[in-house]
Amino acid sequence: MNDSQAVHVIGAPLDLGAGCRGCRMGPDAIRCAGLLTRLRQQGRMVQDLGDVTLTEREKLSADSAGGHPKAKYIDEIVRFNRRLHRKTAASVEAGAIPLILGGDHSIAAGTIAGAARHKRIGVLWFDAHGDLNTVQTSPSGNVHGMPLAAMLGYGYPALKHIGGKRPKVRPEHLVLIGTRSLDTGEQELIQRAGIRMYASRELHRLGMSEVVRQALAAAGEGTDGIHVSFDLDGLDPGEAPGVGTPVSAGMRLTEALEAMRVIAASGLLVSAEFVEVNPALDLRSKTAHAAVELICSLLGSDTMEEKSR
Ligand code: 4U7
Ligand code: MN
Ligand code: MN
Ligand code: MN
Repeated sequence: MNDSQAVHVIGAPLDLGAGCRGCRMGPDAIRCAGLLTRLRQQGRMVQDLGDVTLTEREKLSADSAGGHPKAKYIDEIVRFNRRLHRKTAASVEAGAIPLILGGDHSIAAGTIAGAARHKRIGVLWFDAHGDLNTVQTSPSGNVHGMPLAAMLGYGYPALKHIGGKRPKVRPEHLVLIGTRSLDTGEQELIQRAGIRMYASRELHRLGMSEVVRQALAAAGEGTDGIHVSFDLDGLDPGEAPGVGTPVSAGMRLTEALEAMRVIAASGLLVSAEFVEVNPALDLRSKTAHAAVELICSLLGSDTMEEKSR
């Protein structure tokens, strides 16, 4: 990423992957919290490409929604993500930085496949959860708990094969940050694949800047750059109440802002997404505003300059 690169905002208003409804309104909530104005004030060229089209839940027949009992709405989620993957890839090809606004986290199956179409990418995954379930291990059947497994090459075939059959990320190029809620199957996959993880204990021991420096070293080594996937439930629910699956004792907003600044200064960013903002659960747009702050720290071009001065 450099200062002259434009940011392409892509709305991904999907909530079929979440257990509760409402995060399909996330993209507009983040826009309404002032995203475009703020980024432009910070000297960044920004273009809003609008939203990827979603077929409304009510219009999906039980059939077309996908009948898999352990992966709810999987067919429509795959269709949506194919469109999102094309849009994300086109934006990277155009030399821009795609900034995808979720939507539930199942959109990562489209964004990461899109970013990985012409580049080898590493992934920094900020989230209370691992999202490493498969149809076999998921306790809920909610697809937003599965996208990262799919990107590593595990799970529901149509989901993991968006944008081609090869895995989109190698486990050594993936780092989990802020993790504090993992299911048994996810823990097993982390062990088996040797995935690097910084849970709260490591965050407090090392400090966020050091964690992100280590994470960038691992995810950046032998790749063309980094995709940042930021689930707002990675933050403490006190600072990000508008999420469907809150988990106590999360990252502080100030810590997460520091993480964004270190990533910005590295120049390694290829693409980013901010997901799981649910305006129906939010308090006075607190979570949407937190997302805007994080995005500005990651992408505002004047903060980058300050960093490198
Ligand atoms: B999110 C969960 F069981 N692991 O699979 C599951 F705890 O995108 C939660 O990180 C998944 O918000 C949370 O349903 C998905 C559950
Ligand atoms: Mn998530
Ligand atoms: Mn989460
Ligand atoms: Mn490598």
